[in-house]
Amino acid sequence: MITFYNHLHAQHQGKVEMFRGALVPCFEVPARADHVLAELQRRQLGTVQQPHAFDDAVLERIHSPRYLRFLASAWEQWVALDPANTDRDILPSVWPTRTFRTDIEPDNLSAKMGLYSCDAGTPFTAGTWVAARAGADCALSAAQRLLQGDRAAFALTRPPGHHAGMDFFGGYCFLNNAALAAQHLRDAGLERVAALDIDYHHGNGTQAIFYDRPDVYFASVHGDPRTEYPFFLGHADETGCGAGVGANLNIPLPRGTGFEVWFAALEHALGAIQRFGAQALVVSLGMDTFVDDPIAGFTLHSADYLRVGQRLAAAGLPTVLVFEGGYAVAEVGVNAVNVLEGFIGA
Ligand code: SP5
Ligand code: ZN
Repeated sequence: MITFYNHLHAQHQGKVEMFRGALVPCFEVPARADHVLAELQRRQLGTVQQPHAFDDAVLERIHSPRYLRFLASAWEQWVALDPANTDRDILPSVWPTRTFRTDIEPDNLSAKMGLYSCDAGTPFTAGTWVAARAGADCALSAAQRLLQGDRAAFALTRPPGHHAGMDFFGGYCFLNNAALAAQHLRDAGLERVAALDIDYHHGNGTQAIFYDRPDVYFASVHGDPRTEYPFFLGHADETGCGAGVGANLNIPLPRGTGFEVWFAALEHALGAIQRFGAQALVVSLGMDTFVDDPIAGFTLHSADYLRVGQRLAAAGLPTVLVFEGGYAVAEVGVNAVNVLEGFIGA
């Protein structure tokens, strides 16, 4: 299986995120991807390549032009406010919640940060746009490989993507890599594509992007949003809207859920994807379902990920695997590569 990786990911390096009234060190760090790359190379599981550079027009298939313009210019605006800002991350602190207007983009940078975000846990840094842009290219390049006939491809990206919506960032995500990959497959002529999200956290961005569409099925197994981030989406009664009714499946599970129950949920999601008649699969591969993840609550063990990979392969679909969360940094390489090894061996 080919892996698309770009060293520019390391330019996104947040210092702090807001947690319980304090700024704490970021969980989403460059070393995460480095560990996955090192483990891939140690086990020699296929080649690692730089992504192809896709046009900005491809990003506009998923994200709004004004949001993309904001991402591309935010850092410049930040430094223009105060040269000392070069050493500080940008974090939002004001949001247009219910009853506020979102149609007028404010001039003020803090206000723009709030308009285009959903939490204060996702710092924007000097290299965020460059890294996110190259990450999207990795996901698109992986999708392109399926179109050329590959059985599977892995996008080893960061920052992650599945919390990013059409016009907002959050949950450590800026561009929705999985959605971009799914849309790229659709635009190339595949009629039905499935996005399967197995990150611990519900993929609110991916769900929202495809919620009214019958052509991209979204299925997710995740921590119950009543207690787990992103809190405000991911319930079982969300089944799609308009033409998309019936093309969305959420399987929320309680904090503490172990492998057997989690795996049964995965089986259920894959069965639904099969019945939908998907011609290709895009997996949001979050590794924060691991028992020792510092910010999540399931209890999967390293060996379980071999079975996850085998089961994904058994779906028999051309598959793009997109790296998402996973914050047990020392173990994330072994765990992610176990999924790939299970997939390849199946
Ligand atoms: C892609 C992804 O996995 N995003 C997750 C975003 C989670 N953001 C909220 C993190 C809350 C941190 N809680 C710290 C608990 C420390 N014991
Ligand atoms: Zn996650």
